[in-house]
Amino acid sequence: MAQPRIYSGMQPSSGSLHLGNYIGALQQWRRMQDDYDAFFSIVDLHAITVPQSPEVLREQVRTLAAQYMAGGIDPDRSCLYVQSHVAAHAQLAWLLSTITGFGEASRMTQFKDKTAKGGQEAASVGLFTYPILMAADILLYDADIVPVGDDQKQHVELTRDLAERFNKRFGKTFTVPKPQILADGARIYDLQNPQSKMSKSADTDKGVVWLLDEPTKTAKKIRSAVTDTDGAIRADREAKPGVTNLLEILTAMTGEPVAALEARFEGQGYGAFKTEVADAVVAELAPVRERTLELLADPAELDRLLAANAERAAEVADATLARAMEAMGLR
Ligand code: ATP
Ligand code: LTN
Repeated sequence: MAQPRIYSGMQPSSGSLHLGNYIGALQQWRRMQDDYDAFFSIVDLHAITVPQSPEVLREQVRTLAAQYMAGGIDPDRSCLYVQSHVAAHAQLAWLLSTITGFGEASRMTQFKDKTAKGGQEAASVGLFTYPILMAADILLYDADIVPVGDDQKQHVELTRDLAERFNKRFGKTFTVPKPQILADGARIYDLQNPQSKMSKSADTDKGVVWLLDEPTKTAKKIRSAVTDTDGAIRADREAKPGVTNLLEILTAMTGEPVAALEARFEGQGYGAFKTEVADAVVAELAPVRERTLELLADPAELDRLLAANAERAAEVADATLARAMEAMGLR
């Protein structure tokens, strides 16, 4: 029997992934590629919904591809490609935009969050229709499952609604996908401000662990993480967000459950605990960083791999687009 299909993507909107992206996305993807037929994209069309410098964007696409591979995505097994290399994404997004309600799109919380600072006047229409392009990504590949962090769940719900609506109106065309969210460590928080999620777009990066940071810098950021004065190493998201975040990070790195960590660290101070977290993160990330740098040293080979995978992706995507156009009376 054919394996179920998964689809996910990340934006090439920074020079490096951070620990939240690694735990909330990349680690999960790597584990899933054995059991699923996997498509992983670099969503550059999503990245340009906010201003990007063309030269920087081009570099960041390669850097992200290298990080996917260094993090364990095998480009021979999983289809790792760049969204803009496959024209069908933008085409299906247009078709889907015509069946999306304006009010429905207005309820997407990511748009509200991203425009909270600069205001809606400064935002592009592309930022507003971002979730429709994401729906096109997923539906083009008939994905069964979409592994994402919980911040993306609402977009996958919209994708399901659009697929069901399209199928009802125009006949069965799309597979209705399900989101898959990691329970523990689904959200990693900023080390300096453990109330907010670790993010590329934080005001300062003191609390953000970048995959491509030097190991000494990573260790220092973790040892300087904000905790509390209560002194106990136990998980409590409300009362002890800093310690809870570090516990979840350690669990994600070593697989040791939070309850076991709480028992093992009973009576110990934060110093020893933070050192262990720092060592575990460095042990995991240092080889990923090294491998990324090696891959980036041969950009022609990276480009070749991405081009070959875009061809594989386009075969699937073009067939789905043709089906959707046909169903809508466009061909
Ligand atoms: P920004 O914070 O600027 O919106 P981002 O850091 O969330 O960007 P994305 O490219 O939007 O990065 O996200 C890539 C993937 O990483 C998504 O699946 C998202 O859910 C996941 N992710 C992002 N931040 C975290 C986090 N702090 N903890 C867990 N997963 C995360
Ligand atoms: N919006 C997502 C990135 C993304 C995605 C997708 C994830 C674009 N298309 C399709 C899963 C499936 C984000 O910002 N993390």
